[in-house]
Amino acid sequence: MRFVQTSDWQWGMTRRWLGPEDQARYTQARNDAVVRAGEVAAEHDCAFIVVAGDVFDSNQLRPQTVRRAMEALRRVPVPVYLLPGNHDALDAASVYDSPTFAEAGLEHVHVLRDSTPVEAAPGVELVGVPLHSNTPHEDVVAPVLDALEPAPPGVRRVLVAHGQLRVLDPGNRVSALDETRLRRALDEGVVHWVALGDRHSRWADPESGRIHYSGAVEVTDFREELPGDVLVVDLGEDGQDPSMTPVHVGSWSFLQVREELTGLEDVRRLRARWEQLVDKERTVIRHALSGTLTLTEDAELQDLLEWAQDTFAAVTAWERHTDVAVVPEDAELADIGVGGYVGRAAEDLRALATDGASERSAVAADALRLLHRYARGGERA
Ligand SMILES: [Mn+2]
Repeated sequence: MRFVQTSDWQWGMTRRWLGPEDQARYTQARNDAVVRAGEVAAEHDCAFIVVAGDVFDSNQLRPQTVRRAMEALRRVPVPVYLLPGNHDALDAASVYDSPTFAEAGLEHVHVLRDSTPVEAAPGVELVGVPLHSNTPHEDVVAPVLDALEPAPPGVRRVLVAHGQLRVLDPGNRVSALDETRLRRALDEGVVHWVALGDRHSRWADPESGRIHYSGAVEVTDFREELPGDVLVVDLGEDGQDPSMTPVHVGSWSFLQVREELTGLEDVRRLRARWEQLVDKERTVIRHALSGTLTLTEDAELQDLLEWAQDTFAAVTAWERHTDVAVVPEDAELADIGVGGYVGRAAEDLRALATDGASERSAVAADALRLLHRYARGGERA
């Protein structure tokens, strides 16, 4: 018996570095990823799809966002079980109780509103742990497991929950889920598989092999590992161990680039690497560039960044880790100045630009860049 495990669809999510057109394509991409998840379910003969929370990015979404999401769900050919997570908690304002959600009338879509075991397929039960608030004050899974009897013979049970495991939560939040309790429930046959959401990176518990985060259906941040996958889970027959296979359904990538630039070679190598990337219009780059460049080298870098801005979905500087110092060579200064007043100004700027890492240096370097650009423009004209 197989099913598709996924989570963190985050419908309605916006990203500040995307312009309006690119944001619209990013929004459409998560609808497409969900349709693709439905195709994966059909291709792998899966009985249903389970979404382990954060189906929606918020309970306050424009009706248009919800309606289009419903149309994507309508195209999924198997039953779908949605778990309310922290972003779409089952509170008084829940999107799952909104008229827009209800009007879609999707009979194959079910919301796991409590922890009563639900028969999702013959011999398969889902036990959901929905969140009723976006900031739970305890491990909400442990008490559910305490109250569960071992599954009846012949029944395979899947726990569906949303939150960080303690082992993955450096902040030690009170809401973190106790992995030892989950492993015990697996050992005792209370549940046979644990499908988790909240973490947008894919992750598998190395100890039990049966506690899994699928990761977000479409990438949402630069730090994520293996986002954009769904898991095809095979629960196996009695006595067999369950297993899973990841299948990629996302179409965007977020790339973080940290690079030290010390000359033209480095800038050109960076350009070559970016030119080789496929799906540029669905790639977001965050760069942290450092190093020292001459005015001419820096001009080539600025050309590259300008090209990249137009070519990729977004290109954004990671300010905290960006530090490119511009140190003009004598010949470059001569080019700018053509002597006289402008030449003396350029000399002064160079002195400022190279006098250390002060804020004045950065401003002086910017001014030098501008002067150099005007001078080059003058040459061309
Ligand atoms: Mn999430």
